[in-house]
Amino acid sequence: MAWETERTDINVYSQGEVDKWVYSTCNICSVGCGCHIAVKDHKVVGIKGNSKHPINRGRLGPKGENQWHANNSPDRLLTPMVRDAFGQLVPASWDEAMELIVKKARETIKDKGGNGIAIYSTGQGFLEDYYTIAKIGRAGIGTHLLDANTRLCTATTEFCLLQSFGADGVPASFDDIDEADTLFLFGHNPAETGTVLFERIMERKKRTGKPYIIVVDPRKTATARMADMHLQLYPGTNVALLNGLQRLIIEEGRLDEQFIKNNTVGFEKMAEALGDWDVEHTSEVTGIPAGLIKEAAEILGNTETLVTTTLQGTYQSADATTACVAINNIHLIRGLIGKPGCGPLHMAGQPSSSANRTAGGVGTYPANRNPNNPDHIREMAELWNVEEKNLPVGPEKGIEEQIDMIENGEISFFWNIGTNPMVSLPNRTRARKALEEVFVVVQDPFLTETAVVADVVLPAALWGEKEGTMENADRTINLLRKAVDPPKGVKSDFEILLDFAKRMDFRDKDENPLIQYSTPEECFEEWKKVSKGRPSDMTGITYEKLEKYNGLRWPVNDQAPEGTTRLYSDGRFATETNYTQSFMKDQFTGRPLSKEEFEELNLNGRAMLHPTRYLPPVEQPNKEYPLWVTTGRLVWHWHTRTKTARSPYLQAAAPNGYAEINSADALELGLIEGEKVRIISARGEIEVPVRIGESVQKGLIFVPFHFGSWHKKEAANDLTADFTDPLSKQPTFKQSACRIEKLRKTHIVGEKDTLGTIAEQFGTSIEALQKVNGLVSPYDLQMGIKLEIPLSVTNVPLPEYLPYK
Ligand SMILES: Nc1nc2c(c(=O)[nH]1)N[C@H]1C(S)=C(S)[C@@H](COP(=O)(O)OP(=O)(O)OC[C@H]3O[C@@H](n4cnc5c(=O)[nH]c(N)nc54)[C@H](O)[C@@H]3O)O[C@H]1N2
Ligand SMILES: Nc1nc2c(c(=O)[nH]1)N[C@H]1C(S)=C(S)[C@@H](COP(=O)(O)OP(=O)(O)OC[C@H]3O[C@@H](n4cnc5c(=O)[nH]c(N)nc54)[C@H](O)[C@@H]3O)O[C@H]1N2
Ligand code: SF4
Ligand SMILES: [Mo]
Repeated sequence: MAWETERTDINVYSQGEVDKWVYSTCNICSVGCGCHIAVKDHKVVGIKGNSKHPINRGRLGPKGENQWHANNSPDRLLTPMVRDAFGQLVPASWDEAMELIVKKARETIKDKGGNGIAIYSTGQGFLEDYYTIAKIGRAGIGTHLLDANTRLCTATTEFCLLQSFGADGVPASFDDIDEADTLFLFGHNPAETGTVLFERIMERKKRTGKPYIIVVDPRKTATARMADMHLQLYPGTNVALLNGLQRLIIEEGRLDEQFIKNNTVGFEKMAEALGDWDVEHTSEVTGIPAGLIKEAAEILGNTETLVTTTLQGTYQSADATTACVAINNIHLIRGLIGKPGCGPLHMAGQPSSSANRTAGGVGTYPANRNPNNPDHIREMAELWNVEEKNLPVGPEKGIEEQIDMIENGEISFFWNIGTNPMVSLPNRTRARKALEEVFVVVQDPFLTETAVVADVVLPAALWGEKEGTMENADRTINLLRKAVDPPKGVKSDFEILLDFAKRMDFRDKDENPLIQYSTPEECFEEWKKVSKGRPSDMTGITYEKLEKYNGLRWPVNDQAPEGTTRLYSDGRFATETNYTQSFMKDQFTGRPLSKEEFEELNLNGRAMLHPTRYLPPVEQPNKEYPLWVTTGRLVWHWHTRTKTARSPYLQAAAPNGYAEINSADALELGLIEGEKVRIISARGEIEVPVRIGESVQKGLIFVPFHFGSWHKKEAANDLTADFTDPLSKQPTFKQSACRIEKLRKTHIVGEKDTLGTIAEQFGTSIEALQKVNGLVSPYDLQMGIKLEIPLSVTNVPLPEYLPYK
């Protein structure tokens, strides 16, 4: 069923008359909502949803509608800065800053070769930026150390797709969710993290009762509360649950024998490996009642259409890629892929993290090329007109490996673009120590927490001030037009990269400049040639067409001029030796397979069913640290809050860090609502107020990771462990161990410790208590037990005592 209702009356946030509305796309999350930017007197003054855009039909969520406040923030960086002899960051001209960068880059290349330089970019830039990073990085600098915050975010999407299907690119799309009978949300909380997509789902559900929603999450999230079934497993037991489900489905479900036989390889071995996972064992390991597991298997084993989404509860877990591969297995053995309403939809998080994977700015080679296939590298060399031998194909290194390399003195130049790693990396204190030792460039519109390690800061233009394209979570390429010029003194990432290439004098084989395009659109035209014939073929796209169609899903070419709703509808997968993006990795160890090993699998267009082994998280609660701590998101904030904390409404809704704890644990520890506690892990400690309730299970606490100021002790990543998944190299932010220490000296213990009685004891009011602890009402109003889908905060009155009025 199509998502039909258009809304033109909502989400218009601009006061008074405007000069123009400019075509764009929301630059917050991976849903990719179409929007128009309001411009008055050459300034961004508001936003409205694009009612014609098939993804959002005019809707915007709380962050989308408030993102423009950051553009006008008085603390925008307006000039480059360099660190002086006294260790202070001081203003500098663009020439001074860029010449220093070029000098350091040249020195590093001379000393260590190209691999002395790492570029660590983002999932929030444009495809044109990523393609340029790929080209400058590989063919200019000669480094294979290209990575991005996408490693923390969607690396697992890529690797599980390579393992099962041979190429990146999610098989299903949002349109399939509209048609699915069953929706399996695995470690994904879209009510808070993809609000417009969630509204789209719930609107259909309200009208038709479909889809049946199963949520897998150790917390009773806003999404779980709206679901038909909640599988509240113990942290880190995703693969255990999926093994139990796979086994039950094989035993009792309706397998698609024809599909298994003709379109897949590996069924016997995969099924054999599930031997131990009977329902009792699964129940014991996961903590989910056996009856509920059976019921879930029954539904998954019999539904005629199924979409499964995965996100950080799966990716940032101990065995991320294995869990996602198990989900691919379920879709394959039931033949629920490549058909309307069917397929795995491994999500992305950031608005264009997928584009970085596609364009090759992040370890991958452009357009899903296989770095271990010499033909693919030769093709790249021809397309770029450079010597094949000069293109580095070394093993891709994730950011955590790069931190190791920095500690070992292998990297001495670290270029940080559009990400704030000093808040977002696990075990951030260790990362800070490493980065303090090398030359760091930070390219950002604001002076962030990462500036503490910067040697040069470059002021970057924001959304609305530049043109380009993004790729959302379902392969949709969206266009963003430039609405206004950046503030004086500020340049776009694209301009900065081109300036660097020019100053470095990068040349091709014929001594012509390596980069010959000068606008994002010209860059996109070159990129199209690179994408030709590959899975992410975009030869049929133009900027004009993107605006006309409101986004197009790749591949878009002569065969599919209006894009491709779902992949693999012919049952052929990307596993031909000369076409595949990867020769795959060993599913247990992550060791890359050789071409010969890959060919022995004899896939030739068939998908791979891998055995999925459960391994518990490396770090688990123990005597010293008896509680699990998990970290994640709140609906009101975007990551490290550089944008959302600059919106008065969002900041008012969630001004401070805190920890959620189960009421039974709170009772045991003698904690009262809102009291500040110390939370300690093997990495560090924080001091935050607690919120007591039933949304987390006993034995687990939840800390939002948005709050990371160096001056306040509330950063989740002072606690997190920096272990990674062996295949995707994504860190396990979701499972660490901790303990809680009380800071309060007086004790009031007992069931009567409700907010009311505490207020009474302290001779104050509930409101005053909330005020003190920053537990502000809009969240409670809208995300409380009587949950409605989170709509807009902009119309919620600001609390009286906040300074924003
Ligand atoms: N409001 C808001 N929205 C966002 C973002 C944001 O910062 N703020 N960021 C965007 C980005 S980049 C991303 S990547 C996405 C992330 O979107 P989500 O993945 O939906 O969000 P998270 O809160 O990181 O984690 C999802 C859930 O994983 C659960 N979880 C923890 N451990 C486990 C486990 O062992 N198993 C399972 N099954 N679940 C577990 C957590 O309880 C949590 O509810 O959100 C995007 N959207
Ligand atoms: N504990 C814990 N840690 C996590 C996670 C978790 O769930 N738990 N989630 C992880 C995930 S999934 C993600 S995606 C990361 C996100 O982590 P980060 O990427 O570090 O977070 P952001 O705040 O999005 O950082 C983006 C930066 O880019 C800047 N910026 C905005 N627009 C532009 C632009 O146009 N150009 C440039 N050059 N800069 C711009 C912003 O000001 C900001 O400083 O965090 C990861 N870290
Ligand atoms: S759902 Fe995501 S893309 Fe859509 S408005 Fe919200 S933040 Fe923007
Ligand atoms: Mo992310």
